[in-house]
Amino acid sequence: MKTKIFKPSITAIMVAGALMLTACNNDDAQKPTTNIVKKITAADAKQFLASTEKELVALYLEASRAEWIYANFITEDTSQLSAEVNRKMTETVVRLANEATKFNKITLDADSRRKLDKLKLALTLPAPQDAEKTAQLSQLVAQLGGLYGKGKYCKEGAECLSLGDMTAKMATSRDYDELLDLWQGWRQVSKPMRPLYEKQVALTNEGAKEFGYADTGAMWRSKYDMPADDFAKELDRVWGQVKPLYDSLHCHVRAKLGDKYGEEKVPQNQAIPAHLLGNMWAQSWGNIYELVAPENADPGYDVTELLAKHDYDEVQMVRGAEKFFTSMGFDALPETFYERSLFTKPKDRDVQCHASAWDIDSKDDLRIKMCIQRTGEEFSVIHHELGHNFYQRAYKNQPLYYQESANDGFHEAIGDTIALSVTPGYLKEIGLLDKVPDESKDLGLLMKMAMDKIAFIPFGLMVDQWRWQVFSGEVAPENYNKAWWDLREKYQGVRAPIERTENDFDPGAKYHVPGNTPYTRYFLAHILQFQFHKSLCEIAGNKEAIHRCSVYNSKEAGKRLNEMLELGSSKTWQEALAVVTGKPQMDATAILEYFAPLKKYLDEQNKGRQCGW
Ligand code: X8Z
Ligand code: ZN
Repeated sequence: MKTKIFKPSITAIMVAGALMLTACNNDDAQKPTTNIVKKITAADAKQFLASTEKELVALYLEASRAEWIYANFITEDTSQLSAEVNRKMTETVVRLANEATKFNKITLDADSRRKLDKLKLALTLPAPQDAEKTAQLSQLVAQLGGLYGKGKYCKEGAECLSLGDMTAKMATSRDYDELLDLWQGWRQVSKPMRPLYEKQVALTNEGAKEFGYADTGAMWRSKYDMPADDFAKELDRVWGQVKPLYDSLHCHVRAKLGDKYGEEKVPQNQAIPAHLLGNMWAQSWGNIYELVAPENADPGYDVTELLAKHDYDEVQMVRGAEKFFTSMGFDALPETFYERSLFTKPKDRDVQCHASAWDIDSKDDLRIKMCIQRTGEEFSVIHHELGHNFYQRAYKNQPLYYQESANDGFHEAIGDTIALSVTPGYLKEIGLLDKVPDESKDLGLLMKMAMDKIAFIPFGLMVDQWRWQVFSGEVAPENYNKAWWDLREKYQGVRAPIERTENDFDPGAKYHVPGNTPYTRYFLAHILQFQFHKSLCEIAGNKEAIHRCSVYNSKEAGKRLNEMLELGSSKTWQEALAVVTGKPQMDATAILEYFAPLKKYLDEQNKGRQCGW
């Protein structure tokens, strides 16, 4: 998502400072920058927070507008305007966060302390206290974003392909060589990013060190209401819960790809070639569902086809997703949402097509920006984006410091939670599907869902494992690409289909790397959304299997969800989680329960196969 500074978001604005919370105080590391003459009191801290909030609110509004325009019209001029506002924001937050260190040693009420902590952690890319370096960093941020947004694959004698064109082809093509061509073609775009990225890492690390963190990755891990090292361990624990299910899915999918493309091309004891999974990054695999569909259990419908059959255009897709939220008792989106959002790819200019949700003014000026394709996959992404917008509106009355989700994974999880309720029963209710397939087809539905969601989980983890290693220096610039593929293999069991070298910069071909959006949030979201779904289904009084449950029309579920959303980040994420689920712990057992019938099927299918890579 994309928002102003105190909210998690994906672009430079957020880069300037997604304000998030930590319980971790690096008090000693921060040097007061002012000469203390009179004794500083708790009242001074309150006063400081109030005036800081005012200053930032004004700046955020200016930054949001500039960033919106840059993302919607990528030109040299808008890039400069974006860099300038990013510079101003970064400089301001660094100055204020440093000023705030004068309150490190005094006793404060919990609320003021929490706000000060959030201020300290607000920047995604902290800059050193040096005007020249801050300006350089902001230029790099704008340049990297622009390179991605303008990226195209141009082959001699053919029309250039946009990422959207390539995404559509990779979803449907089953031609090994064509897929390979697209896969390598898009990765030409990121080669020139490498030197910029390297410089950016050095500059922001310098800023993180001045803030008292070992490096920028350590700062990112400090935003989760627990010690940074504990958070990293928590990720490993939860991944350990899901890994057996992922391994079973991987084994089955590799076997089916072996049947399709031949075992010379898909050797059955190695990682899967990354271009065969229906997605440019092999991050979710739902587009090749038909290659793995269980016999006799295919539900016999496909949302892309249903949308086409009912002639849904992009706006109707958005209105349909909005209706889900209003059915739960949320207010409709303002008309300005429809007037100001971008729903289709303009033909005549470069835009940042990667979907994002915006909250321009912390009030009602909500928007999305998305080059919508008329597919079931994109219908889910629309729900995802609207989840951001409904969250943003729910916490708009919080102080600026808390106008953010409980942690960034929560922001990413809300729309996905709702999309889990897009079941056959729901599709029938809204008139898209004529007949709900009987339970014998559930296995097919679960397989499709697992191809989207379970396949994603190790990808959601590895992106920041790479960045953390890069920020910490464990991976040096001369090993950027190798380290990326080592992690792709380790976590996902996928591999580059052709030789890669350090002339390539494959991480840069994924939006969030040049866009500087932390990625662990999506890992968290994939775990949390199943926890939320399960609890909301219970609240809604669902009696069916959890994968058949839809909370459509449930005002009770909507009310409870809203209670969590409107907290913003005023409470710890553990407390917010307990509002919906009753428990303060992240836990993957809801996923395992959801997919239990599929796991059984996969393990039967995998008998006699050699799994692993
Ligand atoms: O970037 C997104 C959203 C915007 S916050 C469309 N997602 C990740 C991705 O596309 O890589 C959603 C799932 C993962
Ligand atoms: Zn998102």
